[in-house]
Amino acid sequence: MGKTALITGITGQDGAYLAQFLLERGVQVAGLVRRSASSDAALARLDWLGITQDVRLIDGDITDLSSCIRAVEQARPDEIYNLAAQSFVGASFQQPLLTANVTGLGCLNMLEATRIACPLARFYQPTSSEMFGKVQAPRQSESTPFYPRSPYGAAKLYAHWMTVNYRESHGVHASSGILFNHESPLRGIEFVTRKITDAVARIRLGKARHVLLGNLDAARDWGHARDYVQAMWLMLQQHQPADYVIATGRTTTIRQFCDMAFGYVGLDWREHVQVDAALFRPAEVNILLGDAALAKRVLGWSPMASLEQLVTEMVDADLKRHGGTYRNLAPA
Ligand code: NDP
Ligand code: GDR
Repeated sequence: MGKTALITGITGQDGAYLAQFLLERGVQVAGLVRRSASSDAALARLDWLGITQDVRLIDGDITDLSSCIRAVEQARPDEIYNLAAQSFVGASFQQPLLTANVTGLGCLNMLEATRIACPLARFYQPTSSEMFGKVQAPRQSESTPFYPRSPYGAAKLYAHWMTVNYRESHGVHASSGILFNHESPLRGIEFVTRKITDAVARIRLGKARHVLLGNLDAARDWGHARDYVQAMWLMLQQHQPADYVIATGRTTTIRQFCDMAFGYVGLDWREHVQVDAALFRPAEVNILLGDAALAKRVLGWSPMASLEQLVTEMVDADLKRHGGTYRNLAPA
């Protein structure tokens, strides 16, 4: 009998790539999907990867414990990936209670559902470099103290410690992946990388002239989501559960990302980017730079895609979405 995995958040960026990764390895995939009046649109990422028909979708919401228990009972999974979250840091300042409920307590609901309905299942909880916030060390590893700077970061910190607690108190094979930013053509349009690559495509194709951004000086350690879902899976293949930082070890400012993305299609970002003070956050995470040495040593994990490859893949995908390709165009 092959393995079965349950993914909450299967309609999101990571959920879609993880489902594809697991299907390619012969794992049966079930996904928790919340009800929506636009449920066809919610499946867009699975459609993009051509795997919608290959996964079993189970209705439910991670803020609802009975949904979580029912999903675990129905799927009888060997592995549970709890990817569902209100994942946008910016929105967490406007919706702190909702973020606490979904991103923090949602993790507890899934841990309880696991403990009650399927205690031998292995459990992966994505936490976040946002927990480092106001960074306490120049490179952040598993031993760096946390200092979250947003309601999202604080909710993830709660999820992190509950994951550790269920491992230590209830013997659940539960691991927390402290993942740094990871992007792809399937990234939500509200996140800065995708906002930029979408704007680059529209501007290059003559459909827009400018894009409004916030803090250009913030720096992030950006990897490719396809590499990061492999790290999630590797954590659950280990005999012992543990917590791992997953990062590339390279940090880049938003300004530099703009330079790379606009430069790829022959444009000067300074002519098209306008700064809007309304897009600054009440408290900013200025710089993140991860140290994934433990993941390399224990999991044998290293990122494959470079930032340059990521940027070109994202811009190419957005050009395609907007009905053009760069190579077909005359130089700007
Ligand atoms: P996305 O925002 O793309 O996906 C979030 C998913 O959660 C969607 O499928 C969404 O469903 C689902 N969801 C939201 N609320 C609920 C709910 N109440 N019940 C059930 N499902 C819900 O996130 P990513 O794929 O980028 O990230 C995956 C996880 O990893 C998240 O937990 C995120 O916080 C975390 N993370 C992400 C990083 C990154 O750089 N991408 C870095 C570190 C951590 P719907 O489609 O209906 O909205
Ligand atoms: P982040 O990603 O907050 O790191 O969280 P995001 O892309 O939203 O912001 C990165 C940095 O860019 C600055 N910025 C802008 N951000 C957005 N979204 N829009 C803008 O116009 C803009 N201009 C500048 C931000 O201020 C910030 O400094 C992501 C999410 O995936 C989380 O779920 C995850 O946990 C962390 O990455 C690791």
